[in-house]
Amino acid sequence: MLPLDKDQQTICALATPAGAGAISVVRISGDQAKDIILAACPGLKNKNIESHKAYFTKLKNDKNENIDEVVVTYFADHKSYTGESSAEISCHGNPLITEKILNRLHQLGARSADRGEFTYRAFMNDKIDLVQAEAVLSVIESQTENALKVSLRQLEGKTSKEFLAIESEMIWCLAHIEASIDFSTEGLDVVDQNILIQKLKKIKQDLQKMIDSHKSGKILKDGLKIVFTGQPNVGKSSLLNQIVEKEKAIVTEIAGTTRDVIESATIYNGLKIIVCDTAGLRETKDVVEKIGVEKSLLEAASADICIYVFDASAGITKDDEKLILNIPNKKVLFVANKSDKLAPHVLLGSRTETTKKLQSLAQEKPCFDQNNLLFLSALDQSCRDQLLLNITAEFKNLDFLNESLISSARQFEMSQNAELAVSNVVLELEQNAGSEFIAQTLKGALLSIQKILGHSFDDQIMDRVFKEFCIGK
Ligand SMILES: Nc1nc2c(ncn2[C@@H]2O[C@H](COP(=O)(O)OP(=O)(O)OP(=O)(O)O)[C@@H](O)[C@H]2O)c(=O)[nH]1
Ligand SMILES: [Mg+2]
Repeated sequence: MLPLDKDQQTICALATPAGAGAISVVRISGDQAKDIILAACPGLKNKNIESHKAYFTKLKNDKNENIDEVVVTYFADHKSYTGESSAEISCHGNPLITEKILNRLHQLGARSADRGEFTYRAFMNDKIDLVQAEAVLSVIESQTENALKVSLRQLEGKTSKEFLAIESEMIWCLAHIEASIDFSTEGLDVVDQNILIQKLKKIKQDLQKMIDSHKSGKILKDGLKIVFTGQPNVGKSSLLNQIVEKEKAIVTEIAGTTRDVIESATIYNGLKIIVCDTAGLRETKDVVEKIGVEKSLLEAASADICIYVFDASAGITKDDEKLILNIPNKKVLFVANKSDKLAPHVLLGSRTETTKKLQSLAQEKPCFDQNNLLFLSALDQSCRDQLLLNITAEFKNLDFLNESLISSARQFEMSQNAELAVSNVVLELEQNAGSEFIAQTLKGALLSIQKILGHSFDDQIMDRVFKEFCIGK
């Protein structure tokens, strides 16, 4: 007999985390799943096992010795996660037991599953599309309530539905453009060019909405990264400690205390916030501190928001000005820390003066917004709320339950490709380019959407989607 194609082999894997626990679950899927289960669990042999039913039985080795008492839940083909005949074996959560069970399944003909292979098979058997396959991973990895809500929405197919609607509109446009190439195409009238342009502009708009949603989607999935920077001793580490609500970084009155990048995370209003504290920026001969300063600049460059901290009692000094103009980020929040040192009647004047300085700096770097200025005191616990409220303000009105956000970089890139191609189609129509030429451009856009959904795929796409999965999913 010829060996089976890899995709036709029966696969098995541990589906729960490795290690000890109350129970562990081993999964098996493929044509031979039922036969293998019956061979491993002789007690089930004379039972007519039914789909979606759980059976308490003994799983035995080839010498008919017990490996463990287990519960086998069987799923018939077409009615399972993978679409294939499959089963979940719940056993006692001991790694020795799960290893023995897997060995027994291997002995009976199942092989170890690759990363994400159960989900891959669900995709190949049309149980889910690629957007949903990516959502499976997001659901497992979601670290906040909001991220979970969005991932579940994607898994239910709500995001796919929006891409499907775009695909269907594109196909309609393509059919009508092609009809004007071949007038003999049955049943299709040549549609007015303006109607086509309107439809394509709407498609472009819908795609733009998906593209725009990626920023929030990504932040929801990976967290919002903020980095504290500024001169030594201004209170960066004290602010980090307040935000993460623990003494994560060393605080002393000695300038140059922090040398390495210190990273920690917190959750605020359903958003994960990754906070980094860095070495104070100054000219230094100290070798270690020098490296810290270089790291500090690199870290700031990779942040979503850079928080520039300075001493409120000193205001923005000449040294600060130089450093501020070197900030690589588009989004900067200025924090005048230690404002407890200012008497209330001085505070107002200090704010006006600082705002003026930022206004003049904004002339050199237009991305600075003088309104992004907070007077805080790291000695006061309320600085956490004030800072985080400001940082997360733009996400406050996001309706995580109802909006379709795309969190996958792959979907984002493909949507951008599609949007660009649709823009070109509109231009070509307006310039009365040849229909064959226009159809070709539109086919490019359509292909991008089909790649998002997995209606068209190749090894590279499969690799990108499934490489991050764990084994057993
Ligand atoms: N009065 C007052 N003191 C503060 C405040 N924030 C920090 N300090 C003090 O300022 C000193 C320096 O604080 P750090 O948090 O270590 O400052 P840093 O910016 O991390 O310093 P480097 O790591 O050296 O760059 C410590 O003695 C803090 O207690 C504040 O808001 N008000
Ligand atoms: Mg520090």
